[in-house]
Amino acid sequence: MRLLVTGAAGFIGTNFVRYALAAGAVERLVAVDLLTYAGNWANLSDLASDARFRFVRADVAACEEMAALVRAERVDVLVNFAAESHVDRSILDQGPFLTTNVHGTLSLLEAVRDLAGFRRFLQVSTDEVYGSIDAGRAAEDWPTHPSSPYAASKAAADAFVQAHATTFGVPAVITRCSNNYGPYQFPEKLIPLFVTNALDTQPLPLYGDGMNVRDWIHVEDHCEALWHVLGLPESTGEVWNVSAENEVPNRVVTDAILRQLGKPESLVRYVADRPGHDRRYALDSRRLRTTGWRPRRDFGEGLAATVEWYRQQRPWWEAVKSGAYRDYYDRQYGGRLAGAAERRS
Ligand code: NAD
Ligand code: TDX
Repeated sequence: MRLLVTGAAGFIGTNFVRYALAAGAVERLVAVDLLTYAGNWANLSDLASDARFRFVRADVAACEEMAALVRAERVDVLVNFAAESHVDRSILDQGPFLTTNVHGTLSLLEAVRDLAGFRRFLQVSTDEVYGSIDAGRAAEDWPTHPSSPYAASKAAADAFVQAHATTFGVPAVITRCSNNYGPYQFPEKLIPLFVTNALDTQPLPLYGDGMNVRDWIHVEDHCEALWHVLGLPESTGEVWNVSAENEVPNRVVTDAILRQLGKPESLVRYVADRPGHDRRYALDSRRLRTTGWRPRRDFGEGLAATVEWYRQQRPWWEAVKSGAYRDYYDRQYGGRLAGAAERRS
């Protein structure tokens, strides 16, 4: 396999690159990442000595550069993780979501459209495209109903992938996964944010009533699922849901983190809700399971191991939580935390 992985220096990309190189069958792995605030070269730097590995700092939306790269490297499989991935940031500023998630995906599809020997385009999508699920579990044939600008951009990207498969015969598939947790996640997302804040005895800003439900899966189970989908018989335009079918309210996740770190419940602040906050995500992953994939990590054990990873990797997240992160944090939480403090007094 001559693999190109975009968004390789982010959370899931990092885990996937490590998984793919360890799994074998990879002759070449070209890792592309723009190294935005969420991308971190330190995640991959130890791989530089692997002769199969090459890192290219580039924007996936630069179509000519992507087309030249896939030709020069004779890429036959492309896995697209590159994205602006945080819902709260998409509410503050939608522009980069349109550019990277939509134009970026389109640019990659065009880059491989007439590429000799190209076998598989895997678009890494999300359960958020189905919107909030009142009852039951969303299956692949459910309509998309995005709530946030982030989800809208991912749904639009999925539509372009399907259009390219149908109209131009690009051998593309889409996976839609639920919320991931595990090592290397940027500390803007619920679990790494709350773990690192709790380690510093800082407030944990819980949105709304804390009872929104997310369907959690360990990032290594997601990587195994992606690898499994790459090995499925040739098919074009298909969608595969990936989920551990493990629904947990945010408040329960928060309590587990505090308990493990021996920190007081008083750190929790109920703050103003995220606008358009989806109440519940729940994915039906039976279709993928019938092909032989199964998630293997227990949530309690996986969460405990993740909390421990952050406890031991303080230099990693302290470096990430400086500079521009502080500006983002103040913009996102300053007013909310001040409001919560007023309510408590
Ligand atoms: P992340 O924010 O940690 O990583 C995204 C990476 O993409 C970063 O390294 C960033 O530098 C890079 N990037 C951003 N813009 C780029 C551009 N224009 N060109 C090249 N690289 C660029 O995100 P993540 O959590 O690892 O998510 C990866 C993918 O998986 C995303 O497409 C996301 O929508 C999807 N997904 C994530 C989850 C989750 O729970 N985290 C769940 C389902 C699907
Ligand atoms: O400070 C917070 N307080 C809080 O209560 C944050 C950051 C989050 N939350 C809540 C909002 C959600 O109900 O926790 C839940 C999880 O939030 P996020 O970690 O921001 O994830 P979510 O919005 O569910 O989206 C994630 O899963 C699907 C990823 O960020 C997406 O990239 C992925 O597609």
